[in-house]
Amino acid sequence: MKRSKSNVPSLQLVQHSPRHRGWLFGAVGLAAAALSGCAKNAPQDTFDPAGSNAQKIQDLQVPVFVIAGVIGVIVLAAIGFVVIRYRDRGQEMPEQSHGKPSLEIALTILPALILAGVGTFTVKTIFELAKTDDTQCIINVTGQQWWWEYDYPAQDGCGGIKAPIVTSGQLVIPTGQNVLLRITSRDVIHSYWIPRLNGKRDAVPGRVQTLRLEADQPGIYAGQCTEFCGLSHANMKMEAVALYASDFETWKANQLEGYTAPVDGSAAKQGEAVFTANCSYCHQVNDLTTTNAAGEKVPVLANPDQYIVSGAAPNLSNLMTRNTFAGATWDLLTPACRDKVWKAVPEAFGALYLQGVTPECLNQVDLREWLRNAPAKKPMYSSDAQKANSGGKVRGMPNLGLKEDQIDLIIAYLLERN
Ligand code: HEC
Ligand SMILES: [Cu+2]
Repeated sequence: MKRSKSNVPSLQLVQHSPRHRGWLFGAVGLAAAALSGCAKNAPQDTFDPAGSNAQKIQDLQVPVFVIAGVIGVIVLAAIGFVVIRYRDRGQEMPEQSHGKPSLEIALTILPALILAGVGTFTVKTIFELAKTDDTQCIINVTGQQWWWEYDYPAQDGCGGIKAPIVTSGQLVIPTGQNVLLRITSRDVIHSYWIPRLNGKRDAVPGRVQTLRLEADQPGIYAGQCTEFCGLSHANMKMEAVALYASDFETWKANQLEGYTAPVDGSAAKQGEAVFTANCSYCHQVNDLTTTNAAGEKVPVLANPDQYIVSGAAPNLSNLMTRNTFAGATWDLLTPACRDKVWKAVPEAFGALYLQGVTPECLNQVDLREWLRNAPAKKPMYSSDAQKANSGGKVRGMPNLGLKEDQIDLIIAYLLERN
């Protein structure tokens, strides 16, 4: 191969041209920005594990990321070198060779070994994450457009649960315990993901899939549905709330406390009547009663399956014990009160969370907007045609056309659901 000195490509050109140097600085700057983004304490950071399951994933993904990164850099550098060094400058064709067995065998065996190594540790981690025989607490998780329901079956686990607990949006778990989620869906496929506690698990109608969670420290761990599930997919979030065992006992006791009817003559009492008339056919409030035509006290039972496409609506018995609503998308707490809870140190967190939503802390703005016209806040139909095709049922919460004074009364009533 003939080559004159003048057309020998030079990598020096890359280093010395100011234009290229600009590119280099740009790339380094971008990489630094990306890395500093990682260092920030983002609530859904997969690289910031907060429990043993997430830690197992971390222990796998970091070495794999490094190995893949090093190989990636080597391959890209080799490609870059060859592209520049041997670019077409009108030179003669180099001598053609046909295969080099030793190199081919080496380049087959080396990646195979790397993949076998990565594969072994991946399979080992998958098996460890699938373990269920050390379960200490079982919680059923059901996805539907566009919120998550949690029900805690009566069990010896979770420190003992005497009667079922049903809640939504925020999953409350005891710290340090191996919690087993049994995940399913009432409509389309959703996916449950709390990045700081474990990987994802699809919620598939007609199937129950399990996912283990364990949180080392008290606090709130954010997540979101990660399987596109329709119009308000982006408004389908969830939070796992971890409490010390003693605080978890208090939480359970709060959830199972009997119904306290509002005081006669209060705004909340009038709100109870508005609620019974307008909301209770979809939303259950445990032990709520009403008086029938014959003057007997009868339980008020919700029948969401008759009115809603997914067949379910959140249980509102203890709405004000959670911090968020409508798929954990809006806060029930004002920004100042929310900040206090989210930023609390682990030792102080439980007491603050267990306060629930006090009247001073209630985020009236979003809750009122929701009650005024829920579909305006959280889109539920992609078109009028879809709305007409829902078989006489509604998707999500409908616009109930409430008047402002009715909303005032309902809020007074809901504030006592704690
Ligand atoms: C036709 C059924 C239906 C009726 C009637 C209804 N809702 Fe809803 N509501 C829903 C559904 C479904 C959701 C869940 C929507 C979502 O999160 O996307 C919901 C969500 C809510 C939430 C958020 C709860 C949570 O834990 O996230 C509140 C609060 C609420 N409704 C209050 C009311 C009140 C108060 C009334 C009566 C004025 C009412 N709803 C009437 C179906 C209904
Ligand atoms: Cu979803």
